[in-house]
Amino acid sequence: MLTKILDAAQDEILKDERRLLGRLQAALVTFDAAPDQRAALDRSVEQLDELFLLVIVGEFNAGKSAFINALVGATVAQEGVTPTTAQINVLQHGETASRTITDRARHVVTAPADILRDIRIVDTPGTNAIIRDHEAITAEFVPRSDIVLFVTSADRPFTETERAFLERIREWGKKVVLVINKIDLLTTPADVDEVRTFVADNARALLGSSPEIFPVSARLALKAKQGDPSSWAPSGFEPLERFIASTLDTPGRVQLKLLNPLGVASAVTGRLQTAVSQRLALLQDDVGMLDDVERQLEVYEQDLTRDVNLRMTDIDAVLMSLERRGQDFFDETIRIGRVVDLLNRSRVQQAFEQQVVGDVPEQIERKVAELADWLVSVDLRQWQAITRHLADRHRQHQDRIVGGDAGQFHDDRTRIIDAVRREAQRVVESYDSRREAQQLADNARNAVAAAAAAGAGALGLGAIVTVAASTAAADITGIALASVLAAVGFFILPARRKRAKDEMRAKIAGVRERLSEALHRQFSREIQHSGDRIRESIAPYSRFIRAERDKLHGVERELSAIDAALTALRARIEPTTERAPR
Ligand SMILES: Nc1nc2c(ncn2[C@@H]2O[C@H](COP(=O)(O)OP(=O)(O)OP(=O)(O)O)[C@@H](O)[C@H]2O)c(=O)[nH]1
Ligand SMILES: [Mg+2]
Repeated sequence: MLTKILDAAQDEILKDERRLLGRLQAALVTFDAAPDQRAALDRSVEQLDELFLLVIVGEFNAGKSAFINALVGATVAQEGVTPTTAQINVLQHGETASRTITDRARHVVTAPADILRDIRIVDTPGTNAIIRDHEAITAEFVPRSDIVLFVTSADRPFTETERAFLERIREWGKKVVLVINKIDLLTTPADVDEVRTFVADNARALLGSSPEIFPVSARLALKAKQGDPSSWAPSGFEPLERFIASTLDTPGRVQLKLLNPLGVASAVTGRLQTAVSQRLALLQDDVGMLDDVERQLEVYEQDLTRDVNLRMTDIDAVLMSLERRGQDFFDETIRIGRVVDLLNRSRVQQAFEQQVVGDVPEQIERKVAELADWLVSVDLRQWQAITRHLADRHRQHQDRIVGGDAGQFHDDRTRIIDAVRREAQRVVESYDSRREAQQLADNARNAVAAAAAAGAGALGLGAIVTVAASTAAADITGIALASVLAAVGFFILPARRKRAKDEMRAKIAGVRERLSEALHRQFSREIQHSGDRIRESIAPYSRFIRAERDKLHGVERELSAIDAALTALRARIEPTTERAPR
């Protein structure tokens, strides 16, 4: 029986090599490597699969399929008395029997037969069956084959079409072995010799050399392999299988076949490693840019917070002096000599507004408006900076494309940068500073109105504050006076005055606090919001970078593991040979 062509160690190497090349193929897919590199690797993997390709050709009914079944020791190919095999069948090893239709003229058949671990066998339609398929066989399989087995039948050896086909095969300079099948049909050994001589003479005339000739009986060989040892010797398979094994096991042949894809794999790995680090460098720059943006945003937020606090102190000072003037006003007003004036509540309020409030509303309005203007202008500058940054990154990308590393990664990156840039650009172009500032001031006003629980209506920000103060003043003054007149008499006026002043102070201080608190809250919300909006707009970009970086780092790790494994595998294939460093 056909001994295994690969020894156990080579078998193990082959398995490892397949696995390793598969890993590299997967890495290429993950990285989305250039098609030519993928094709080069695929070809070399295919080559490994083609490790020992046996192509069986011959006229229809010669018993090619039967011969393959005998070789394999199981019925893997269909036999029949009429033209049976209608397409090229590539038989290869598989854990289960299966048939995959590659295309109309080619099927891939797997079977769990041991011999198929080392060789693939190509079963072809009869040479006289369909002319077009001859072309396919010669063009596709003969050049890749290690041995061409030419099967002719003992009962009609060497027909015209077989002759014509053999001539074509010769052009490829392939080793052709002649098999005379069905010798069980011949009755005596002398008949076998006669057929053999006839075939040998014809072959010599045709090929100019004497190829090996094996008279066999596929039928008997299969019988033997399926449990009838007495059929083995007359089947003639023993010398044939020995010949196949020794031919394929030519020293160095296995090594060469095993080493070949490793060279391709190393080259591809190296190129891929370079490409990966280039992309990582590009992403590193992206990250640098985003870090810049983030730093800038933080500075911006700090600046704003500081500035808001400063301007708030200003506003505070205005309110404090209002409070002080309020005190003076009470000292001045709640006096015995002014009782008549005090009786007129609206007059008191009017006086309070004139002497105490004065232009405080305008001052407050102005300061808040300034703050809003400033905030808006800084926000716009931020957006402009982002737009510039992104334009830079976009240019970087263009340079890279010119440099040659194209692919999905760059397409995705461009798309995302473009989208983010367009969005930022849109914000900048449609930025209406006046409206934004107005909006900001309105928000502040509403916040203050809510805090002051003033039914603000059409009142301005400053008015809200001062109306609250003057109403309080009028109320207090009125109440103080009423109690003075009604019950106690003039002599306790100073005590009453003090109480009114305290209440007044408390009221104004309350207003001040609420105002200050509301403005603070409102403006820090605006600052937060502005930063958030910018961060949100560039979020797709940073998400992309993070994901790609993770992926590329994965590929990078995988590639160096593959690289190390390739080196180790090479050492196992040629353990004694000195190797020049790559
Ligand atoms: N007596 C005898 N018959 C055989 C032997 N091998 C094959 N046959 C018979 O020959 C016929 C053709 O066998 P196949 O294996 O289908 O021949 P093929 O060359 O594959 O034919 P196509 O696929 O049609 O090109 C079948 O009836 C087989 O049983 C053999 O060694 N001895
Ligand atoms: Mg057949």
